[in-house]
Amino acid sequence: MKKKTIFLLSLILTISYLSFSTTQEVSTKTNCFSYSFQLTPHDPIIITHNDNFTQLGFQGGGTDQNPYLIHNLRIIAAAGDGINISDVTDSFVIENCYIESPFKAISLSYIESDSNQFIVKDNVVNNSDLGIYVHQCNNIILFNNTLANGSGPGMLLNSVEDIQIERNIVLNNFGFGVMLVNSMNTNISSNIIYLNVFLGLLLGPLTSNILILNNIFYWNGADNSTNAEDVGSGNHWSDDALSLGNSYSDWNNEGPYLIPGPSGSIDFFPTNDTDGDSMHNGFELGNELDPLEEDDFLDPDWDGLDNGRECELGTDPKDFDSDDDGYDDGTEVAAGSDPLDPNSTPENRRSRTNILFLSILVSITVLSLLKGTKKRNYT
Ligand SMILES: [Ca+2]
Ligand SMILES: [Ca+2]
Ligand SMILES: [Ca+2]
Ligand SMILES: [Ca+2]
Repeated sequence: MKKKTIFLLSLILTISYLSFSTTQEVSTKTNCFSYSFQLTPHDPIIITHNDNFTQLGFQGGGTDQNPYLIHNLRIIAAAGDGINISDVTDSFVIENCYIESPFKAISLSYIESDSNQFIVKDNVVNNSDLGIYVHQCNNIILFNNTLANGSGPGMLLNSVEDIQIERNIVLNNFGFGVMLVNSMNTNISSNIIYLNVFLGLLLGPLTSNILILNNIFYWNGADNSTNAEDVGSGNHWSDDALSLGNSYSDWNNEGPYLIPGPSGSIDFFPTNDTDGDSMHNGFELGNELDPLEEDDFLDPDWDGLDNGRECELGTDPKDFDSDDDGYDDGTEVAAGSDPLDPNSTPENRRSRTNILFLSILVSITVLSLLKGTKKRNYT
């Protein structure tokens, strides 16, 4: 019996030695973006009157159905603003532009109309002091712009009303991500605001009736957790009827999220998986996936593991061979080796399996021999 116990113990020890752990973390990376549209180089644009659109050669009629169109331009301003529009009432659209400016990339001021709309969409602002500045305006839509790598705030709105701020990416600015002061009746929805140095979203003094829904506030502030602050009154950070709130990297994953600041606002429906695709926002942002679209079923690195499975395993969904050992993640998982350990490969997994089988075989043989010896001793 004693020899049998020693054999079993050695077998357990052998199996433990041959097993491996799968707890390695994937490092966080900063998103980058690409510019795929064709752009025409253009000087900075200053418009201070409705007539200037036509005078500067921009197509359109100034109505909502046929707005003046500033699009597909590449503006690198050596001084002053990239695009500065003020004191107009005719409809216009700024879209698909790439802008850099040492001051404000896009500045809109004193643009007010009860009927016309002013749209800024699909632009990329990079390396500017202030991404988008809006002052004393209404009826403006800021949609799907990327505001990145600024030396100041991504977006600053002062004395505005009826503004839609939707689907923008505000990233890595050396200031606030988005800041509003003295503003009301504005919707901020489905924006991704992350890695900004001061604060993600600041609702400053005299803000009221701002609705903030379905946004992602991650890793803002020097401590990576200064995501939001509300010093206004009557702003709404969640919707009871829709059971919808926002996402904050410093939420503790249970209960409501208390918005910092004297307003005492509460988000009753915070989440860490905004698009509900089972991959948490931190993993999606850290791996350049889309935290606003279900993309768990995609396999962008062609390693045979979809993004959802890579999230479960902690492997890199944009790298087919996460541990750089020459075997892609899918092959490693299928073979039972560790896709996060370069010392664990399908090849040495096979040789370990062979050793395991061999040791079991030897042990069984030794046991049988011992049993035979015992029997002979009794006879
Ligand atoms: Ca997603
Ligand atoms: Ca994959
Ligand atoms: Ca992978
Ligand atoms: Ca590998």
